[in-house]
Amino acid sequence: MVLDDLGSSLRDSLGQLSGQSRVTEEDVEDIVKEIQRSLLQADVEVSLVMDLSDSIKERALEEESPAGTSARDHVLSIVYEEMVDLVGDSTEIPLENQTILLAGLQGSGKTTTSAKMAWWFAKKGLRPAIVQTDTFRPGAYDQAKEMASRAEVDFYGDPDEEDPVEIARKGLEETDEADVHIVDTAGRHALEDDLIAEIEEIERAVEPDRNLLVLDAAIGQGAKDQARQFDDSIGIDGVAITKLDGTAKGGGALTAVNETDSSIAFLGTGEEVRDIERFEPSGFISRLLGMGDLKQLTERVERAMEETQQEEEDWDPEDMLKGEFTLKDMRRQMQAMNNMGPLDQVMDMIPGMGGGLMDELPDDAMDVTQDRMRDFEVVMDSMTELELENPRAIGASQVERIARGSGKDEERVRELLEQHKMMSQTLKQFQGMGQGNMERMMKKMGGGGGGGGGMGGMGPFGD
Ligand SMILES: Nc1nc2c(ncn2[C@@H]2O[C@H](COP(=O)(O)OP(=O)(O)O)[C@@H](O)[C@H]2O)c(=O)[nH]1
Ligand SMILES: [Mg+2]
Repeated sequence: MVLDDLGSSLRDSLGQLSGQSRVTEEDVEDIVKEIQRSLLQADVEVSLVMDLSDSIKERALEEESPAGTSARDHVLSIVYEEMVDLVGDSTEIPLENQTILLAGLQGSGKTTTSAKMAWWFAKKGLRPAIVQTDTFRPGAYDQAKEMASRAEVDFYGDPDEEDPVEIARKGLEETDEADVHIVDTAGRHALEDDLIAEIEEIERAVEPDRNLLVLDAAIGQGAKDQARQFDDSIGIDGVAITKLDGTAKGGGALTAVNETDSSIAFLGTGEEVRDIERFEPSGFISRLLGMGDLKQLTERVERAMEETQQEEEDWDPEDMLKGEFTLKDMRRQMQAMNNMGPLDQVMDMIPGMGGGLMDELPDDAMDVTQDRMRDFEVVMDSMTELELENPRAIGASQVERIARGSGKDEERVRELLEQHKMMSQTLKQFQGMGQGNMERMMKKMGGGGGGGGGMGGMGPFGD
């Protein structure tokens, strides 16, 4: 994740302010140093870092903290506001007819992102189509087609046509029933003149409403030149940062945003079509400061719940937050997770779960891989209603019977029970936050962009 360790290091420095009503110049220096270190490590450009730290320093020392606000909350809110300012608003993506052109180097994630975006638009009720114009990379057509089918969206490409401009033109015609056209382009290993010429021609042919630059989170300072060149040739309206699920820091993308005077549109967090998030500055910064992103979480949860509920009409997701967590809940949870993305990412968005707390959980608490999930489902099919509702009552003889019935190892059955226990413990911590608490925080976080006023007493920074 971008600036992953900023949250924890900031927490440490801010912790030192605990109980103080005023900040000293020394305190501010310490905090700013932490921020600089994290940003530079994340490959954010030096001049950007300096600008940011100057404004934080100035404001922290000059502005009076509002009555009743601790020095810590005051500084935190300034850091938060300045960081939100640095990343800027997210690129406007209206939910209407439009054509979006994706540009970027080979391997940056364009094809994957085009399918993800199409999936995202489809979830919003629009009809998207992907037009695949990469004639450069062998296999590009098959890959794009396969991803489009996974996203269940319209697709046009032509493996026999050599002219990408021709494909683009024809693609728009052939998919004219779609509302949103996403035009995927070829890349090269490095920026070359013919790539630029090609994308300019495609641009002229499709007349996109917006051009998005797709950047791998791992890109460092190289982001600047790349962004500059694409911006000079076709104009960049927004950036999609991919592979944020990896170890990459993503700071280069912030540099690109700054260089092109654009903004971040989408974040890619995995290889599947569902692994996409709309960039949301306030939530993004809250999350990286370790405060969790309630807005994103609610959106994801709602989306997943909607889909799961189509499968199981009678299920009330709130039950999970209240009562006993049974194997039936776990099965529904696994289905919901399928629709929502990995549980650890979801957990990261819960205030108090992000940052430190997640590290304290056993690693494999969240590790329910697709294969295991499928096995678990089969195993659960061999359980009685009673066993599903009372997993604790399952003894050795039942394990043996269930294993026989499901054709899985006894080991697998025990793994499932173990997994259930861990998830149930995890959820207990979640429950501990209390419903009212959650709702209050959601209100504070909602509405986006609204400065630090709503942050007192939240998450790990709370008093
Ligand atoms: N882990 C991860 N992998 C990604 C993500 N986006 C793309 N990839 C992978 O990166 C590789 C290149 O992606 P692709 O879409 O083909 O890039 P393109 O050459 O720009 O079209 C593929 O193996 C993708 O599966 C992401 O958000 N997370
Ligand atoms: Mg591609």
